Amino acid sequence: MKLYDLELSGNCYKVRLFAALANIELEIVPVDFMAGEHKSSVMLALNPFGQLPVLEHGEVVLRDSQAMLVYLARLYDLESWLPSDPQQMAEVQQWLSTAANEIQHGPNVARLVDKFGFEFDKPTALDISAGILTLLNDHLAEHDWLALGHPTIADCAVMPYVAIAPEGGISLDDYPHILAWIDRIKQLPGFIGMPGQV
Ligand SMILES: N[C@@H](CCC(=O)N[C@@H](CS)C(=O)NCC(=O)O)C(=O)O
Repeated sequence: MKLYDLELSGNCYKVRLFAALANIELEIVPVDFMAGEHKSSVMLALNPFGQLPVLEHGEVVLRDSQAMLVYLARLYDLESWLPSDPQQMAEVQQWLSTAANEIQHGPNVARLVDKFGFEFDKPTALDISAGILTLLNDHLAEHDWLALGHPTIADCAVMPYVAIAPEGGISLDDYPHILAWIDRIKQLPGFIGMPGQV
């Protein structure tokens, strides 16, 4: 199974992290993002959105890191990471949507501006970040994990861009429950990190 990958991408890291925690073997295929390889005809044939990561498993080709976490968890029948019970599955899914929305438009965008020089709206990204980080911190004051009382793919989806938020000028010092949660994830067997992580 191939993961077309960029080391500095939090979206790619979500998939690498889950695969490491769940002991799933991936063939990592580095893509030269700075040279625009993700927009090459070969890559666009795999993902017309022109984005990384891309997961290729035989005939199955997927874009979107959240979708990849779902695919891997269900492919290997990893009930504790993504239960098939409707209510429990939906509780995990709520957080996958948060990863693709508030986290992507908040801490991710702020980092794209500061670290990579993108001309996005940083004040709006900081507002979104303050809202979602406060909400997360409050949630984690009462819960060790985002959903179901144990690690799930929700934690793998949400943590990456939160843990590298300081690269977008967002300190996590005011969010002690988030920092404690990141530490709990780091203690999981098989954990791997990414550059820039707190
Ligand atoms: N929803 C996608 C977003 C993927 C994404 O934005 N990838 C970035 C790298 S982290 C990218 O390839 N950006 C290039 C572009 O959008 O043109 C996911 O979760 O995988």
